[in-house]
Amino acid sequence: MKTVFSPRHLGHADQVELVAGAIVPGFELPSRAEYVVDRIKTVGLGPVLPPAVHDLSTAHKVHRKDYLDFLPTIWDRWTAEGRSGTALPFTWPTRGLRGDAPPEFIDGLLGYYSFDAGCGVVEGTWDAIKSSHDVALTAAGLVQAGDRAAFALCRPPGHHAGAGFMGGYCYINNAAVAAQWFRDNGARRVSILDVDYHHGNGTQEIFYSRADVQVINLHADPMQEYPYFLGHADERGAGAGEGYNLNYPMRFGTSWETWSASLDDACDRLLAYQPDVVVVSLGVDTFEKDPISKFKLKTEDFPKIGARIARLDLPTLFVMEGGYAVAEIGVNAAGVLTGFEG
Ligand code: SP5
Ligand code: ZN
Repeated sequence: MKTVFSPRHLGHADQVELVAGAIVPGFELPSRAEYVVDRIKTVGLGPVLPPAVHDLSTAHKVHRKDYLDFLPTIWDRWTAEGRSGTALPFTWPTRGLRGDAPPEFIDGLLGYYSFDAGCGVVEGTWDAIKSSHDVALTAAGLVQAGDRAAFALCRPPGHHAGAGFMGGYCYINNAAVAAQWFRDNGARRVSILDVDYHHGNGTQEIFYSRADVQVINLHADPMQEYPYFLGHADERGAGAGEGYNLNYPMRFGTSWETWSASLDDACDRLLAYQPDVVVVSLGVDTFEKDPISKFKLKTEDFPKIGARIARLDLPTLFVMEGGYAVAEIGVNAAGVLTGFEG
């Protein structure tokens, strides 16, 4: 399997985030992607290719224009106020407080276009976001051209980004853009299978009313875990999308036995949809030693995830999402991919 990867992710570095009452160094570290690409090379998964530059025309079909126009301007707006460090929001639109008009000032705009203080922006952030988007579309092109599978080693990740908002370390929803690109290039139906520990709230929001992209999420119960507010089992899609959104919330402490039963059920539902291609939002933060997560998957479980997905026997694009036990994420992400290859 080929991997697509760009060193331009390295410019998104030293950002801080707000967690548990403190401003802390971002968990979403540059070393994450470097560990994964190093492990891909160590195990000999296949060639590692650079992305081709793509325009944002497909991204414009899943994101709002005003949001995509805002993202590249954040750092300049921030520094224009004499600031340095990390651009972060601190105030948000709230139920009962209107919230439909984008403010003029950067602090208002950051809140308007986000749902948390997890998406810090530094000087190199936009370039990294764009390279991550290009990685996803380049890898999608490999699958479209006939490769059985490809790995988009995206950083920053994407699945928390919605049509008009960032959050959870995600800015452009790489998996959603790839799914849209498959639709625009001959796929009648696309399934997104999101195995990241956290609910892919952005992906769900983007496709919630659509029948042409099935969205399946396996994740920590939003009653207990971030991103809260979305990801309950009764969210099944709306309008034309009714029945095409599936959530498998699981409680803190979930281990392979329970998690894999959800995956088996999800795979049955995926096959029943008869997609032409599968996009896997590949987070490995389900790992027992992940520093921000509370599931109990072991390193030996990750190849089994890949093997189960391979049994779908469908063209498959893996898109990197979360995973924070830095040294182990390379082994676990590569484990899924080598397990897929059999
Ligand atoms: C892509 C992805 O996996 N995003 C996850 C964003 C999670 N942000 C919230 C982190 C909350 C961590 N709380 C526990 C801190 C333990 N020290
Ligand atoms: Zn996650």
